Amino acid sequence: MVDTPFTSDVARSARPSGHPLRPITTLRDWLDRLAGSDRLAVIKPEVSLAFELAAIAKRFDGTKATLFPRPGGFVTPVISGLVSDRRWIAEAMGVEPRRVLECFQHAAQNPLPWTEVKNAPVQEVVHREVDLGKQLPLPVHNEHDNGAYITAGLVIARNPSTGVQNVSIHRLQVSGPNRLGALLLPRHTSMFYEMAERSGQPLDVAIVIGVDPMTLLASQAIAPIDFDELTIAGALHGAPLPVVKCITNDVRVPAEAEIVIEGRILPKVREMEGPFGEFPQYYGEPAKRHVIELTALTQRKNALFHTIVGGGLEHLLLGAIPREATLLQHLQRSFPNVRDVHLALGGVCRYHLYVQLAKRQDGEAKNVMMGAFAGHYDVKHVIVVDEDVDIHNPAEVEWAVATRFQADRDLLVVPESQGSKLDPSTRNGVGTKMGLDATKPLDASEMKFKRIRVPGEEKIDPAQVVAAAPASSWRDAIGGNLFNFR
Ligand SMILES: Cc1cc2nc3c(=O)[nH]c(=O)nc-3n(C[C@H](O)[C@H](O)[C@H](O)COP(=O)(O)O)c2cc1C
Ligand SMILES: [Mn+2]
Repeated sequence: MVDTPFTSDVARSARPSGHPLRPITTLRDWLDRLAGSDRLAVIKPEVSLAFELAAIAKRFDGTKATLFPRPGGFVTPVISGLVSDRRWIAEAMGVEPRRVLECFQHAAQNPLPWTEVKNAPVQEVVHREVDLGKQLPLPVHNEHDNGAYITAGLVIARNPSTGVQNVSIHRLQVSGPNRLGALLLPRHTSMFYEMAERSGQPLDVAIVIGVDPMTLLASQAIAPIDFDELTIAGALHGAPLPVVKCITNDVRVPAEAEIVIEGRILPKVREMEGPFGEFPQYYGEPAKRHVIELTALTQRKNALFHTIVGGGLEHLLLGAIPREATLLQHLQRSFPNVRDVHLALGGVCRYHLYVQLAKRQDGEAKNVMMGAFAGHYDVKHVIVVDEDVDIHNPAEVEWAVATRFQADRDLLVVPESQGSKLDPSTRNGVGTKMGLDATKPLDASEMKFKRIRVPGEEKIDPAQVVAAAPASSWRDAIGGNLFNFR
């Protein structure tokens, strides 16, 4: 196996201390956990793959995961909405919700190298001829999507010069029986591909569908290049991830996965891909994009096919938590007073970053904003607030802006900078950053920004203070009969 500079120190503990619960390490365990707590909706068999499946999954998004038996008549069931609540992610990690970012950071700093196995459930069935439309239940999600897409496929590729693997999710358009169109935004897979393409070579890849929640989350880590995200999955599990070599190339894939599609991204080939409904709740525009030619499909005997409905909570949260963890760590390196960060839902869990700061210096909030913009190009608007503001409550953040922010003094605007290509208000990803300093001035008198408070409010238990008599007899309660109050 390939050793990275980050995978040598197996001895270090993989998880921070003090976590009483065990993390979930397999997809089937997670489905059992959801089912056992009424969070898995088993849908009637044979729903249509064209829109109906996505419509049902979306209706349950955030409340229940969905399982579709015999979708469109296929034997392979479809599952969706596996991690559509922040608390579920904490539960799968085995930590309290407030420790999710800390736990993810710890895993990213203490990766566990994977172990290679020879026999893997994901290779129980091997198809050397790939015909996606016949072999997999492929749903069509949004009204104007250009047909069926694979949306929960972890794309694994190896750095052509170092051999170190990378993991990321990419939307994959089904363009033919053994052909996919892919959107590779400018990050690691596209860098590996450019290296291969420069020497006229294809880039071998594996597309892994149906993994446990921690492996899904690890795929979204904002790690340095040549940092194998599967080693973060191992650390989140507290045990090395078993992997197996692909049948037609050298990529190593999670052995416990449900389905693996093997293939290669073709050099010098671009074909039309899109439109496709994306996380900003708009369609990604059609354009000529990368093409993957498929070489084999392997699966479990009774495999499950995972689909993520674009723009749903599952999609948004999977991106949000690893980004928050990385942005928090990145900011705290320069600004130890940064307490917490949150990528708000209204900013599609990518564009709006709320930062909680224990301000010690005037002007500090503006430096924090500049650090945040540099932390990830998707970060577009940053709002910095004081420690007394709950950054997980958008109404509190708005209240801080309403009462502590003055635009002439507290606004930072950075025009013509790199943003998200999927933000339709940018010029192909070139746009403006904005930072709002909603912290109170350090020299303000104590009473000026003192939040009002009724003493004892937090101790009131409504059940204890309500009178026993029903509310309909309120006249009796105030002595109405005595005073003939009608
Ligand atoms: C459901 C889902 C779909 C995604 N689709 C794409 C995509 O089509 N193209 C892309 O470049 N990134 C996509 N992403 C984001 C990348 O997977 C993510 O930024 C990843 O961390 C990049 O990995 P890297 O830093 O190793 O390159 C998607 C993420 C999720 C959760
Ligand atoms: Mn990477």
